[in-house]
Amino acid sequence: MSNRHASEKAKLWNRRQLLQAGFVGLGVTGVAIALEYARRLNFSPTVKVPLPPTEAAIAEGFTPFTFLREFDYGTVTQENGRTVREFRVEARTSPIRLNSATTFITWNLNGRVPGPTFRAKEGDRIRVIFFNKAGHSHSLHFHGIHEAKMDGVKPVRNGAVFIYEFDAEPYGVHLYHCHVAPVTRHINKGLYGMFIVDPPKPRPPADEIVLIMAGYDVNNDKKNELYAFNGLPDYYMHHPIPIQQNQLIRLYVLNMIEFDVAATFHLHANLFQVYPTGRTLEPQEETDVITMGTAERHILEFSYRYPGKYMFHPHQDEMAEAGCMGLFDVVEKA
Ligand SMILES: [Cu+2]
Repeated sequence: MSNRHASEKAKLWNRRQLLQAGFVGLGVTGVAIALEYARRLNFSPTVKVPLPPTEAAIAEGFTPFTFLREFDYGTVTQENGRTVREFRVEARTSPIRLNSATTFITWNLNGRVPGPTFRAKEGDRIRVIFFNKAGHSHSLHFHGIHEAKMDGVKPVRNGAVFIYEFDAEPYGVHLYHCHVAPVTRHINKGLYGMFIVDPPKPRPPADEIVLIMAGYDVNNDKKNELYAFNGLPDYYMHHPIPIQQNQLIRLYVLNMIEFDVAATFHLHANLFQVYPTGRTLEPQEETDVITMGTAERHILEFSYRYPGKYMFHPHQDEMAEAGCMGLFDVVEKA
């Protein structure tokens, strides 16, 4: 969603809706924070999204918290009777602090790892204006169906601009990443993100959350020393993700881990419904652990019956213990 659309939507929120959405018992400051949170995110007033645990979680700038439920719908125009979504992104080189001992130079989009979650409806026209200001050649290769010239395998030199244009198809959970060799390194350093194409008839309302697993090879030995959900190791262990009890949660999960052949995703004390690659409208499997090779992704749906904190992580436990681990904090229904 463009900022313009986000702010238009936020104006529609009032105190009653915030209360319905689970922002109960907030003072004036709390309501202001909640409004700001609602402004930044695109969630339906019928879905209860608990407040993040600290004001820091909605501080200015990008954190894995803002990333969770933030969808970029682009700037929308109509051209020849069809919807065009235009996204402007910039490849940059910048450091991020992975933990108290490790600062890592990332190659990224718009200064963030992962890049924005682009979102469209099946059949929309997508236009991605890619500015490369990173100091190296990069590209954006989208998964999905498109012409060869839009496949993003050709490097875009530093200082150059390339416009990728294609139709959003088919519906499902897709991804994009840099395809300049060595691709392992360009992905490992942070140039990737999710691309969601919604089906023509929307999925039922849910608290929709993006989780992208990735690794960091911090010493160039072609092995990962650290792992993360949404960019920062262990972030959701220190900042559990609040979700509402007995509410449908829809996870968009992507494995972007390079150097390891596969990773699983395991959810504690629950089972989830699996929509492989988001390509079905009906679940195809029910389980509590699913295996994904690099670039595999799925929609997983579940709800929690009991309040409390529950872990999620790959069941390759050394990945989990090196940062790819988080908690859902299931908040009791008010
Ligand atoms: Cu690259």
